Amino acid sequence: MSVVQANMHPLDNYLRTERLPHVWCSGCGIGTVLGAYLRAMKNIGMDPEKTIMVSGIGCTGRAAGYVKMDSFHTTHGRPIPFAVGIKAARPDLNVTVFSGDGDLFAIGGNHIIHAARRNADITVITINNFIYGMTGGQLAPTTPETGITTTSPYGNVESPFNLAGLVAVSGASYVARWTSLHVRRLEKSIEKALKKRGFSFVEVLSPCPTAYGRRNRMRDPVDMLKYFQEHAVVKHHINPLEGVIEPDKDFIVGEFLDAEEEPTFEDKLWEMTKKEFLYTSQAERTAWILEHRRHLETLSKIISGRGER
Ligand SMILES: Cc1ncc(C[n+]2csc(CCOP(=O)(O)OP(=O)(O)O)c2C)c(N)n1
Ligand code: SF4
Ligand SMILES: [Mg+2]
Repeated sequence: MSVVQANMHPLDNYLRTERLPHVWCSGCGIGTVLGAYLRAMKNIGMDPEKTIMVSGIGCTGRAAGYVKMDSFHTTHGRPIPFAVGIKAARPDLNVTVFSGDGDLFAIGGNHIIHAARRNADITVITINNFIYGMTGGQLAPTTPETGITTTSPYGNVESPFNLAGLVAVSGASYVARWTSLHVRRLEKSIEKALKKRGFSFVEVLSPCPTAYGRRNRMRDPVDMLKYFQEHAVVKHHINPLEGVIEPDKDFIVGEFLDAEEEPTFEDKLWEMTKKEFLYTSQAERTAWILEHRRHLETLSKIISGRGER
């Protein structure tokens, strides 16, 4: 007979439970997406000791503080270059960026299109809650036209970005969009994204009842889930540019792109620099970097007078 430990949650080994309760509002979708991400990791046997989560600033960015792995809560708009740098130096690690739509597509917009263009081997999960949640609900590049925000009190007059479409045409290897209601499909899609070599991107439409929903006739968190249920149409491998989201209209979710494997940014860096490393393997190169990092750390301690001489 199997014994179930009732005082243990299946994801306890992936969470810093001592940090709970979390900061997110009730009805927020971020926790649902984080749960799907951690279950995907667990399902494919991804080792938390070999996985890094990088986030920027925002409600979504707080996720990095709750996961039991090396995680970095970087500056607003900069998680992508931070993650690309980690992966370039340590190609043996799995690197995920988990951050918000404002962080990744407003202030960080250039970084994400260029990381996709370079086919950097990282996985990016974006919570698209149509708003800057953490700072109280300002207009984001994802706010639907006519959407009411604190900085568009009469309604948004701008066309939002189609995030999945933008990343797909920029050169990514894997692109999908789901909502926080499509929990199982989202989980499976994140599994694929994590396994994919090259730039993989999963956009998740997610309710922010506090900063977006209550100003846009979706005061109750369930209202936005109903909107997702009524308007999300599952279609795979579409022309990514068809993925626009317009108020009160149906929108497409699904796997937009699952491209043939191509050399990654890190593969090309390795090809270019391997002569410098005497044609050793990537693993040996990583060992070389770690070894030299230790020397550099010692040197910096000596220079700053903090270390042994
Ligand atoms: C350089 C810089 N600019 C602006 C801010 C203020 N700021 C913090 S979070 C945020 C937006 C958050 O929106 P999003 O990335 O969509 O995350 P959410 O809170 O919606 O999950 C802004 C503008 C900041 N912290 N740093
Ligand atoms: S403000 Fe919005 S995004 Fe932030 S925790 Fe609350 S519901 Fe979630
Ligand atoms: Mg947001």
